[in-house]
Amino acid sequence: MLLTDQTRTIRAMADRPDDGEGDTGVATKVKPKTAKPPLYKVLLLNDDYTPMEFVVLVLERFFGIGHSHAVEIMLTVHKKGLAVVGVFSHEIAETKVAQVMDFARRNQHPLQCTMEKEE
Ligand code: TYC
Repeated sequence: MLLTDQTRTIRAMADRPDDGEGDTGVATKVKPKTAKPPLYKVLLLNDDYTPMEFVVLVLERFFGIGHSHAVEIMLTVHKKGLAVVGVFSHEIAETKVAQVMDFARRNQHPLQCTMEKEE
């Protein structure tokens, strides 16, 4: 379990002995509650059958990537086996993966798209 600074402060205050004055002070230490949400890489995987133009279309349509950059990314996947095509919140990453997988399936291409938590 990952504790935030705020949770640690609250727990520390709860552990203090009662000084008889009641908990009437202002909790000045309760500020840093900044645990940023995790980010997720969305990856496109190579295969031998999906047409290159289809992959370029996917990158343009679902990731808002311009044509030239989309061609570069597609060729990186083709040569290296995979590439990160974007980094998003969990919900957005899930939506992108679902959109790509659905579009590929509807067009009968074996294109695979996955997500992976970023370190
Ligand atoms: N390797 C595919 C071909 O030669 C092209 C391709 C690129 C497929 C990227 C998938 O994610 C991919 N037609």
